[in-house]
Amino acid sequence: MDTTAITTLLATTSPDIRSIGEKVIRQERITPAEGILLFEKASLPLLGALANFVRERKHGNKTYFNRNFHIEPTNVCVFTCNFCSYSRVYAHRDEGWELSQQQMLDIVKSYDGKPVTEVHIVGGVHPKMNLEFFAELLRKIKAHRPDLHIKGFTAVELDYMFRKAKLTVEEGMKTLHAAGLDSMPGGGAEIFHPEVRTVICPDKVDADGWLSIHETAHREGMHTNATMLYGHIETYAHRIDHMNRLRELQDRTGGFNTFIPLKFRNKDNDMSNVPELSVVEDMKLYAVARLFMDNFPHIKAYWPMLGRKNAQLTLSFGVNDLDGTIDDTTKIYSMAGSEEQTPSLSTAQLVGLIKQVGREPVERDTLYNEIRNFKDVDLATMELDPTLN
Ligand code: V47
Ligand code: SF4
Repeated sequence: MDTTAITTLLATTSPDIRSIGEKVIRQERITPAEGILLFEKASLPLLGALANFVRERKHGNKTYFNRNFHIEPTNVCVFTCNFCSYSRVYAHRDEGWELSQQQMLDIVKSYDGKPVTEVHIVGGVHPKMNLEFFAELLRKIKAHRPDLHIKGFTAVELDYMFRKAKLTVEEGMKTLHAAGLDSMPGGGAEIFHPEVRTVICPDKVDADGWLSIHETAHREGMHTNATMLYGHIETYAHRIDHMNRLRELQDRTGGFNTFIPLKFRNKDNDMSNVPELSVVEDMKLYAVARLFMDNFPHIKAYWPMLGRKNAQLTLSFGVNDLDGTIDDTTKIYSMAGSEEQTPSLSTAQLVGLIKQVGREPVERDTLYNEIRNFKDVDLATMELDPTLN
């Protein structure tokens, strides 16, 4: 939809929503109060049209993905987040898993010769897997495969690791960076506002701690992502407060690559009584995120959590990234009830999903350098190419 078509659509809405829409067209920042109003009053078609307009202004038709795999070192965790279906307390660690360095290195080696560009390492906060254990793991991965980008450890894991090692955040970050950590994923952010955080995850790092770890990583020259766990007990105002804190930090550092809204799934956790959101509310959230997070280059839909069809739909609501091929090792969503029980897509399948909704698939590395544009690649040919399966 071009500017004229959006202006025509805006003419049919209330003056307050119209004025926000006009700001978006003029590339002016919307305020937190306006963000809340969009959630409360704007129609889904209008939000979609505006978010898509911004997405296409930033990225055209391009939709990014990468070729990655996950390592989840353990699901044993010292914390007890009420939404988590995945963790096990140390006393019940026999019900969970604890990978040794060798087992994790073997996972890395199983990708030898395969054109993956990133390993994503994230898991529970194990009381015995300390900074030195992970620093050594990073060094071993880098020694074996220097070309692999290591994106690892949420601010929650790092906060615990650094405190236990009696290091400042800066010292801890420098240690892991020197050992081979290239960037950080966005997990552990949940909802920053204490009215929600103290209910859903009372015992882990608070908002200021999370933000200061990311700020330190940015100052150390590393890029990071940011997430928001939505669709449980939070209000629209809590969501906007969360996004606003991220937007303010991004103004200061510019170190965030991607914002990743994560939909709350309610299977087998202490919040199973909270119903999951409708797909309409999901799409509204993605659209408002694209409109509000004006200084975030990318908005990502994590397809293992949303499911493939809904992930395709987000590409019309502001999203320009679908994460990666992932492989079937990630359990955090399958255990929480996602329909993707063994999340894994071949490159050909991911490219097919993106092409099916008329977008241009672009393979990227973690830092969004373009590796290959698949716009003119024929799907039938791809399926015959073993490097794309
Ligand atoms: O922080 C846990 C979420 C996150 C549930 O940076 C749940 O590229 C929904 O951060 N329902 C960890 N969500 C995963 C994560 C991530 C994932 C993909 C890509 C990136 C990236 C980061 O998973 C946690 C929490 O917010 N989570 N339980 C649940 N029941
Ligand atoms: Fe532990 Fe993360 Fe689960 Fe919280 S969400 S209990 S920190 S594994």
